[in-house]
Amino acid sequence: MRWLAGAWLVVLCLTSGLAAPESASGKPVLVALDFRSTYDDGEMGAKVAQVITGHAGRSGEFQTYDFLSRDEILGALGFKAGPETSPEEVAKVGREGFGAKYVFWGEVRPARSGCYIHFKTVDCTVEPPRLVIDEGRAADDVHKIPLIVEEVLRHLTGEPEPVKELDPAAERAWKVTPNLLANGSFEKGADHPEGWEELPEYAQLVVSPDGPGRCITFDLDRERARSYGGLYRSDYVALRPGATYRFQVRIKSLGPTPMVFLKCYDELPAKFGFGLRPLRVPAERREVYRRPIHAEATGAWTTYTTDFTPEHKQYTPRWLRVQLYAYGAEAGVVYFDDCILKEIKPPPVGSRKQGGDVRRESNANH
Ligand SMILES: [Ca+2]
Repeated sequence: MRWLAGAWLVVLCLTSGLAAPESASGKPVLVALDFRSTYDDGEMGAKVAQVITGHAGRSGEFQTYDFLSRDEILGALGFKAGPETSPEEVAKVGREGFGAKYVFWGEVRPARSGCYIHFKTVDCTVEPPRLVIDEGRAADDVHKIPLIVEEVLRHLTGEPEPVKELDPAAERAWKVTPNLLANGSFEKGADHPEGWEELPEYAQLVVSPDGPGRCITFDLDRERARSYGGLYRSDYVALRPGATYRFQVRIKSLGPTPMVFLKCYDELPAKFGFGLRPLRVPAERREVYRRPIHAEATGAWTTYTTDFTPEHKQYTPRWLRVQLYAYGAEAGVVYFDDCILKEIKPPPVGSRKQGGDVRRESNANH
């Protein structure tokens, strides 16, 4: 019945000119559902959907729905999407409720400055529906959201993305240089992995359930998953300021949302006081750069790779710690293995370069 109601609404919208799916304009229909943002009662999540819809409409490449029509259709279908909603479910609503080609949904979460936005987009016109965008982006300032949305929409418009040319020297360095993490595969150490901090109570060093060797697992109860999440850090690794690095990790999550933060630190010099009672404050490491890797609970081992150049306009990132992290709405288990950090490009003379995007490959056979 509800699907029937949705179909009627599409007809209504078509005939009343409220919105025109592909059949009317020849342009593919794009629908942005409100992203979930529990921290501000959905305000930022709704704003992201508005920005996407506005950009898509103005680009002239897509047909969009006005929000009144969109909400009427969603209300009739009783549908609400969260980041955990499957592409199949979203595509069904996109196809049958909106006659859409693309549907956006996702989540906005607060960050230390600004927010993180997790964009998901499904192509509803292929069978099985294809997840064409699954990308986490950090907006350190809410005013940057339109720019980020514009970049994300380029995935769909066929507008050329900045070409990521493979740099042969960097690829060679990735192959031949040693891992800067002494024990990224967690095979060394008796009670806890060498080169990593002591294990917190929710983390364990275990024999990998899917293959040779050991890995780290978090077993998060519901309360921890929903509040602090679980985290586990490597020791500090010395960096060469200005160099470009590549980090790779394999993750398998059976529930919680995994993330990795590559946190970089500068060392502030020891301070000395003046006067009758000299005071010495020891040198302090301060976080001056962080590169987040947004992973997914895919249920299978998935490899994430990112290139990055730690930089800060005032400080110099000199040390790096890998922080494995997981959080989520429900309890569950996450596995981490094979962390690799390599310098792929020496410090440049002159100009500095921004880091690249996270690449994801599924390798369910492992
Ligand atoms: Ca291992």
